[in-house]
Amino acid sequence: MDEENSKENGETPHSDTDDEEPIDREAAHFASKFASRRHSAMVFSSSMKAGHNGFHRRPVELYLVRIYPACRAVWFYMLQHNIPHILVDIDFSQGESQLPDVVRKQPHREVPIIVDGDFVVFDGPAILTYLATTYTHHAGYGITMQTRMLSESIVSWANSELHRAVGFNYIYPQFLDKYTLPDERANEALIEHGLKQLSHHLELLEMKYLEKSTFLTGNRITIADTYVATILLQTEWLGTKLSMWPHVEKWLSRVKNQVFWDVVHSSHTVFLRELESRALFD
Ligand SMILES: N[C@@H](CCC(=O)N[C@@H](CS)C(=O)NCC(=O)O)C(=O)O
Repeated sequence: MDEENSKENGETPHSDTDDEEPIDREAAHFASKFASRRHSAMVFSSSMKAGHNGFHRRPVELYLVRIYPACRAVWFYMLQHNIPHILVDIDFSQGESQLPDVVRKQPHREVPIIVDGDFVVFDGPAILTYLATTYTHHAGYGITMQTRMLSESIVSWANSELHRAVGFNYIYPQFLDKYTLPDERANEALIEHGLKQLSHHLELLEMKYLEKSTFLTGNRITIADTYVATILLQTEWLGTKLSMWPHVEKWLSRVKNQVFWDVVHSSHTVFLRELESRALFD
């Protein structure tokens, strides 16, 4: 990938057209690695050179894998709140030596990671809290302190409980070697367990949050809606439909209606198309 295509500066508004070409190419590359439906790591790599945004601060660097929900949520928040940024796509399949220093040196060697001047922050919820504190006065978290804290709590729950169930227990053991148990029967049991947990969480969202509210924290959309929705989207890897949870289904289409949603989910969409076409020819 050439350097220009690997960088996106959040200072100028993004259009689908601007982003389409590099994202699609990367998603297609990712999908091609799924020939056997299982793969050990997610893809995408690039090199980058820090640029200036015309202000005294350099853009925030976001190291990401675009089909990973926490990375999407952080990128989405930066776009939505006009935080100048540069994206650096990470390809874990290329081996440790190909990783940028900041990822290699990070103890968990996981993305998302942001670098903002002297600050290095990792893990989706912590990065969002940092950005909300540093750049936005907590815009997108709700107006009152109570709503703000509810948003933080839901983001934290989504990143741990919900993603564990949806991603690590249900979806990823069916697609990614890294998350597949060596014993086939144990892996099946894990997937079964993940599916039960997913149903439980969907029931909870349906009955305890969305039966009476338009969004998870009330009448306004917050980052909590985005975080939960982008995790639930991972179920689309298996073509899962949410029609048994009508409030969740309607809420999801409201959340997807946000500006920048399609830009941030473009790799996800390309990946789904690729999975569908593989299923047709298998
Ligand atoms: N708790 C972290 C987990 C991050 C995580 O697992 N990220 C994946 C994104 S693909 C990763 O970096 N995996 C490293 C690898 O595949 O080697 C978060 O959600 O922010």
